Amino acid sequence: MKIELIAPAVEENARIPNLALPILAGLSPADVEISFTDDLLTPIDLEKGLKEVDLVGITVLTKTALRAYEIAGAYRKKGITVVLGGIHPTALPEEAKEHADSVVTGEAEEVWPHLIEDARMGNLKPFYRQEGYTKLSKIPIPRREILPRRGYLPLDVVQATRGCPFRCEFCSVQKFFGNTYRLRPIPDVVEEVRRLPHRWMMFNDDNIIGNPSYSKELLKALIPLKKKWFSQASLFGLKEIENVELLAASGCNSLLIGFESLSKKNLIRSQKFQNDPSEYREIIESLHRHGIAICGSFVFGFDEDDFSVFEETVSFAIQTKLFSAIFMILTPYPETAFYHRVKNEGRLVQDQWWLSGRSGDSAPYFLPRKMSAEALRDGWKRAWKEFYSFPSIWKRFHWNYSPTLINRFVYFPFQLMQHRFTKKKILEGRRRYRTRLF
Ligand code: B12
Ligand code: SF4
Repeated sequence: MKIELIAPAVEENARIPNLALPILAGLSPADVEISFTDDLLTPIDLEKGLKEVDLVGITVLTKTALRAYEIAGAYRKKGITVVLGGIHPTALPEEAKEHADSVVTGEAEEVWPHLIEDARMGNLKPFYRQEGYTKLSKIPIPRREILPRRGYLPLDVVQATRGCPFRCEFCSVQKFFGNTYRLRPIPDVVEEVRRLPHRWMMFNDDNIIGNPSYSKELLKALIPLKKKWFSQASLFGLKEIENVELLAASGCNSLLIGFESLSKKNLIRSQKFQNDPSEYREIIESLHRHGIAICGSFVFGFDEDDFSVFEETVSFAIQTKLFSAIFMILTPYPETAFYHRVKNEGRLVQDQWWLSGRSGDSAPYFLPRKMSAEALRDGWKRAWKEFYSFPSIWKRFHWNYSPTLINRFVYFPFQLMQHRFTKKKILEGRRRYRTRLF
């Protein structure tokens, strides 16, 4: 049997290798031949589909749903069986089923081998959902050899935990992982990391320090491996200085941190109770003292946000010398608590926005409380422009970014790249990547 696994793309992104599909490859029986296409790197070859593929598996996020459905439709027209899985089909299985022969909701570790057997027997079920959640001691070593050798950043992606202990209103993670925060046995993580070819890696965990005793043990175990890595971490865990020291000692070079808002009221409304804006500066300084660069993630459009939010947020990000920042417009992802709240309040102006063909280009999809949708979009653009302006780049330069000096060397080239990205993608709305036709 031959299976083609596909990661759809709608625009240029960080070029980080996918992990879900190498895991599916690792779960597949040895006699199944697996091939992989990242839509960002290679055109999808439908002719190959006809000659060489029995089944196509596509991973779907809300942002890539429309493109995934387009690819699925093209294969199905040629008579090839299509299976969809991932975060978006888990939120909206019925919608996904309209475009596929079968939909896997939730994690796939236990159902994927059964699905393959059913497909071999011509007995594919419309939906698959495993009972409960995957035991992380049971996940296979991802078959990274299916990934293309060129086109990605030279790093490996590893996962130590699944889920998140927090319950932010706008986040898709709890819908997918429920109330679980699961920890992979540390010897398994260490063994996998030891075998990785690159010196650099990314932990794709939602919160690498979500469990205090586990994370300390994990970080200690990473020290002898001498890797350099980045990940995401919550402010809550970063308050503890021992965590910061261990992060630095274990090779952590930078962290993406969801500050989201400088307003306590917004954070409470969004159930992001773990963030306290009065602690932000101290935590940032402590990370910088330990040579860890920060990518700050901020969201605009919360109920308390008015015109002043853009200037206030960008000034904060510049003053605190953040290495990088991502500014996002609050988005009602399907089946999140935020989606349901704005829908119930009659403020959802565009339902199923992910099918509009302009995902991300026409946000916000809801009516903000204290400004117009247009003002929100304009302010969001100004924030990007100001943060990646030349005066800001200069002001944010920080000698202490990393004990290995690496961040000092990459600082200016990275900022120039982001300056260009801001001009083209955010200000002019141009996508460097054009969806390829088959
Ligand atoms: C790493 C990551 C990224 C990386 C992606 C790297 C890559 N090439 O995959 C980067 C930084 C590029 C990224 C970007 C974005 N991301 Co992101 N990201 C993540 C993160 C933290 C981990 C994803 C991951 O690797 N998980 C590990 C794998 C093993 O889990 P999995 O994908 O869920 O796969 C399992 C199952 O879903 C299933 N499965 C998955 N696919 C398939 C397919 C088939 C056929 C089958 C049978 C099963 C199956 O099997 C797997 C094993 O059980 C998640 C958070 C999360 N917990 O998922 C957010 C997350 C996926 N990202 C999110 C978002 C919003 C984005 C952006 C839109 C942000 C932005 N505004 O630009 C972009 C979109 C990128 C794009 N593709 O266009 C949201 C998605 C919400 C949604 N409803 O779609 C998440 C859930 C974060 C959140 N807190 O809400 N992201
Ligand atoms: S801390 Fe991050 S991953 Fe966890 S629920 Fe909040 S937004 Fe989602």
